[in-house]
Amino acid sequence: MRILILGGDGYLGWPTAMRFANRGHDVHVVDNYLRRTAHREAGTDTLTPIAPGLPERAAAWREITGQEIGVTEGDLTDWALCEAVFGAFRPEAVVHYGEMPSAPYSMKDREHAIFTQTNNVVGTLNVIFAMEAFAPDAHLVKLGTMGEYGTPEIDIEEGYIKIQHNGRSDTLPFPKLPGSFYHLSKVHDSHNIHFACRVRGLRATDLNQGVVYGIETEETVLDPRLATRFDYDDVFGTALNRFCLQAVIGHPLTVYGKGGQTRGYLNIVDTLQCVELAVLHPADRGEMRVYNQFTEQFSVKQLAEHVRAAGAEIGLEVTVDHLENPRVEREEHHYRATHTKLLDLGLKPHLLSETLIESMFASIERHRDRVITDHILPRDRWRPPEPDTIAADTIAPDTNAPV
Ligand code: NAD
Ligand code: USQ
Repeated sequence: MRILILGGDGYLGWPTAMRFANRGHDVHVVDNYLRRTAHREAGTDTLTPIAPGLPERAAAWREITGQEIGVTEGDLTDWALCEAVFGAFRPEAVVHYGEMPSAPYSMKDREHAIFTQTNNVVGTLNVIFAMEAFAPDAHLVKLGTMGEYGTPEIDIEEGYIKIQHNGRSDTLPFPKLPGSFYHLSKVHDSHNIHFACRVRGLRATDLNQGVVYGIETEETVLDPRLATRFDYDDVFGTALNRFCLQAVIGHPLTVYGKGGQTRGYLNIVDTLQCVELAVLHPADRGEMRVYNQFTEQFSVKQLAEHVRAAGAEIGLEVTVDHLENPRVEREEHHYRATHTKLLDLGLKPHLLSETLIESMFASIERHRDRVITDHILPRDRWRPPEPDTIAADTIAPDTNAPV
């Protein structure tokens, strides 16, 4: 199958590209290196050394396996780029990872919020129209997020809920209560994709993925040049990956607030499995399927406890700090989300275990000399300052005030 992977230089995109190439598919990747640029600007970096760019990654892959991965370096918000790529490659499936994925980044200030939503929403609209123009029968597999739903008081369904109202009933998109401008961008994408399916006949699967952890896949371990990135900083690092690194370098685990925040989690190898299952079982024309893509749910406190226990097994003394929460989120709440559709398609989950955490410790240990320690603690507060804490001289005088 001809599979186009958007965001193919990323944490998940590069291992996905190798996985499909290894299974004999014709793979082409697109990326504008946004993630690498954001790190350069912030003075942070991936823990694992990665090849300088996609041409070098594809060359290493060719040398090691004899297989080709096609490369385009470019921006999905550029329509001319999309026309050229979709027109030349004519994909049968499009796996769309190519967005700005960090909630803290999107909450820094006005510029970051607007950039995140413009990049993600405009990029995805271009993808929808490029598919319509050049690959009308192709299937879009789009990475969404469990964070689109937020933390409602009711159980979370897989995309849709049957509602009874005033004696009538309908099955409608599950209500969304996202927790950041980033998560909101995914909600906007979901609405646009659903509309394109309903009105213009697109076929799509929206994968509402939980938080991913892990460093290695079958393909990344074939050679150091095939490694994927691994981020642990306060902006791009995610909870379990950060905690594992903190344990190895002797930093207290950074639990935000009470630590009762509960989310769905999955191993990176299961991300690849889920995406492959979605691609191999396409949606019907005009259908937008929604799958909740995670295998287990944990509170942040439970994750910290798992990491502490795994550390103790190998003689690491791991401590846990409850930091003042930089985010605005519920710290104790109901959370029960359905996630059966991918299991029905054949997903075999790799659940979190001490052995897995210990193997992550070992991979991290190999690169500990690359850790940048002053980017571990969170720096950006999500709540704007209270008006009376803003210095008086920063408030513009009210020229209409009565004298
Ligand atoms: P990542 O930042 O490593 O990968 C995204 C890639 O897309 C990057 O390489 C980036 O340079 C590229 N990109 C961004 N905007 C682009 C544009 N306009 N044009 C071309 N390329 C662009 O992030 P990731 O962790 O691999 O996440 C991949 C996708 O999965 C994202 O959409 C993210 O929202 C989603 N997701 C990730 C997780 C997780 O825990 N990692 C969980 C749920 C959902
Ligand atoms: N957290 C801590 N300490 C930390 C880091 C995070 O307590 O050092 C807490 C956060 O406050 C939050 C939870 O852990 O309650 C998860 O945070 P995270 O940074 O691991 O994940 P999040 O910001 O939700 O975003 C990540 C990915 C994003 C994806 C999302 C899936 O970066 O791309 O969409 O996970 S989900 O969480 O299901 O929305």
